[in-house]
Amino acid sequence: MRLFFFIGVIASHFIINGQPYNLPNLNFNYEEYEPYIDAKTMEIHHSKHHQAYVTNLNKAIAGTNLEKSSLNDLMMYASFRSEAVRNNAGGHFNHTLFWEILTPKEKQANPISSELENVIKNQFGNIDSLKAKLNQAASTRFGAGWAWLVVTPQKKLIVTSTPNQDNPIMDVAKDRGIPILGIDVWEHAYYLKYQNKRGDYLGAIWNLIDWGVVSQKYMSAINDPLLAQIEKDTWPELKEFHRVMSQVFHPSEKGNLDPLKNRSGELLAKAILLKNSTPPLPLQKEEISKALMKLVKQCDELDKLKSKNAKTEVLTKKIAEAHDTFHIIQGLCQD
Ligand code: MN3
Repeated sequence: MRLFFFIGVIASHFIINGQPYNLPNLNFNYEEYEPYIDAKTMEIHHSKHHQAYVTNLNKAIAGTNLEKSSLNDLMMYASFRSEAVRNNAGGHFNHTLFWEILTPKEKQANPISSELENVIKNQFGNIDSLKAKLNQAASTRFGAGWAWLVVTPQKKLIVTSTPNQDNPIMDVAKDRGIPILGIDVWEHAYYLKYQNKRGDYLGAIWNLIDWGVVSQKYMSAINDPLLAQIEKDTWPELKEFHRVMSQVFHPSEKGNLDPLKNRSGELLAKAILLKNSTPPLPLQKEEISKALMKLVKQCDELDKLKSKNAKTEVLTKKIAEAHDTFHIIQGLCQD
């Protein structure tokens, strides 16, 4: 009995102190990426920079509800996350993808698939013009960031770039979808060998990009349910309403009605903008538009109650109703 208790304590200790994210191993030794990327850069980039994103991500989510979230969920709702979660979840995902698509030429097992090659030809003319577009996106990214080849929810390919450690899965990105090829244009990716010559690094990197791996990523991306999730999530007016709603509702739960009293007009305005906006195609449903009418009505009542100096209990009850309606809408969005 005692032994089982002991084992139980040890097991729960490991779960509590478990580190959900780990640094993935590289597929090759640091020096195998030479001469295109020098061994020292690979070593520092992988064992120091990427490790720091992993360590800081684990630290940022430790003891919070986010420990139960998937990495995709951390990124999808980046606009609602702390800077630490956004930067380090992105840093971990982006570098993991980057290592996967880099292979020394003589070790590249498969050429580009005919599926991916055809899509590239249809959309970009040929692979060289796609490379030129990616290099253009990478060289014009001001400061630190990434250039991406992305599969959109409409299953098209696009080239885009993001700052810092953002990526196209995140709701903060202008162009969204699943990235299948990413080029790190942080100075830490090239400075030791190339110094300020980002263009030379961008010329060399293509010797390491493994189109066989990118092709596999293309196939899994077009079949990934995440694409549909991203499509439904592309409704900025809903995000905007959510932001104001959480900033007034959560303090009201704790008895602080000041944000609600100061911003009931703004909340109503956001509700009206939301009702008048065009939802993403899969969300153009009768139930959702009905729920939006109800939301506007409740926000309007709330604003009027505030103007009449209604009692705390009355205001608390009304904001809770509007908050429930909002969550019903969010629920309908996931169906
Ligand atoms: Mn990097």
